[in-house]
Amino acid sequence: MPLSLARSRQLQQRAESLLPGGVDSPVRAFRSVGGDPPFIARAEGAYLYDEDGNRYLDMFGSWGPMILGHAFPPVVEAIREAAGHSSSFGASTAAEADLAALVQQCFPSLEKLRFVNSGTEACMTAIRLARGFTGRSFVVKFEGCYHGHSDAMLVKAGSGVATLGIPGSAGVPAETAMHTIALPFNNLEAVRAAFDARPKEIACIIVEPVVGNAGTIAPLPGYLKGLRDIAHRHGALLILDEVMTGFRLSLGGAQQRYEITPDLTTLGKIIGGGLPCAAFGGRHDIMNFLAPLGPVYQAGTLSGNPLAMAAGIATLEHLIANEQTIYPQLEKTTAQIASGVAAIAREAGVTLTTNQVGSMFTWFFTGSEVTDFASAATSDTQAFGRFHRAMLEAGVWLPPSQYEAAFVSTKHGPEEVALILEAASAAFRRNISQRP
Ligand code: KE4
Repeated sequence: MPLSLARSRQLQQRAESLLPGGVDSPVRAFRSVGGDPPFIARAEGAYLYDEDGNRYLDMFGSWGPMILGHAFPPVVEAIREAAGHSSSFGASTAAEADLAALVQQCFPSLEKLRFVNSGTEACMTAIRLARGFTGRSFVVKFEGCYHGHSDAMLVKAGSGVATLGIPGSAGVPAETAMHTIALPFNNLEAVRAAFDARPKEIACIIVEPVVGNAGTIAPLPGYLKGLRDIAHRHGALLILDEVMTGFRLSLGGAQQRYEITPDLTTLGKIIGGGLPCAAFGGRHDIMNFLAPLGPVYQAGTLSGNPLAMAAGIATLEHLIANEQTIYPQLEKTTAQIASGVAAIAREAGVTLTTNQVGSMFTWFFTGSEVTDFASAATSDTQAFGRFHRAMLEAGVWLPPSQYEAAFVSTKHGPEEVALILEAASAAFRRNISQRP
């Protein structure tokens, strides 16, 4: 039944008078699923509580960071302890190397790394580093992959396969976009053609090794290794954007799961336990090109912030200590949810394509296999929107877009699985139909 959202609506009106769309990030406005977004008052474990007293099972986990659930006591305690000694110094602290050492333990390919405040910063800087190290200007990215909102990454594919990118947002100059080549994911031939068209001009390939920003899309067998081989054959670097997959798909992210060693990696989300923290790192010969050692500039007032370091240390220490139980359990619970709902949909005559990797997954409202953005785009986003609203009213908060991944935390157990399956049964009984 419809949610009572009186207080949230009041807060939305006030927010809209101060913040564009009432939000600090567009996807939170629920524009692609419709309806008013509830305003969160607090969260604990696997659950969110809104300002009207409604409870929701959290299936987007702040877009990935909350793998241990909300208000995880060791993280809360670590932040409290750090906050008592001031919230920022702008000077070196032991905690930065403490967290860096834990990151390196999980990601041995990060011979050196640097902390920044967002995945956008990490990706933007990794690209600048690749350009500075190689002396080249062009960058290859893939349609449906998101690497933050720096100008070079807000680019969409031009007309032909190897043609230059065109701005994907107002405010991005064509001269900037033209140096980004946007190609279809899971298509090595397109990458070979791009490099053949511009030999010795492409600095790097940046890719989400498992795409989360078109919904969940896994790499085809051999794809990631193929990207690395093509890049290295042409003297370019491979950057794995593991902002979402890092510490999510396994302790060592996608590069551990698929046994692929990139030249640079970007990390975010889980690394800071929910506080603003991200990182980039890789081969020390490349990282030593960074100021103050080398000619590539990057800086940040709050980089390595003591509270974010404390939250990240508490998070990674717990994941490392419990790796053997956490990741198999996350995978099992996610499969029960993803496949269980797909089976319920099938019984209701609704065909879903379910893509799951580790504890991230997406139900695509299409009958097609989804291996790239074009196939993801065959989904019936209206049907997804109706499903999202029905699930929200049943107390399950899915990511508010067909083109996002859902995430499971260590706090999702048998009760949460049962709740989701019951909500989905009710939702499909309400005839969430697909495009005729
Ligand atoms: P942030 O600047 O939002 O911290 O990170 C950018 C980023 C980079 N790389 C990947 C693979 C990412 O998924 C992201 C951010 N993810 C989105 C959700 N898919 C953040 C949510 C939002 O934009 O509000």
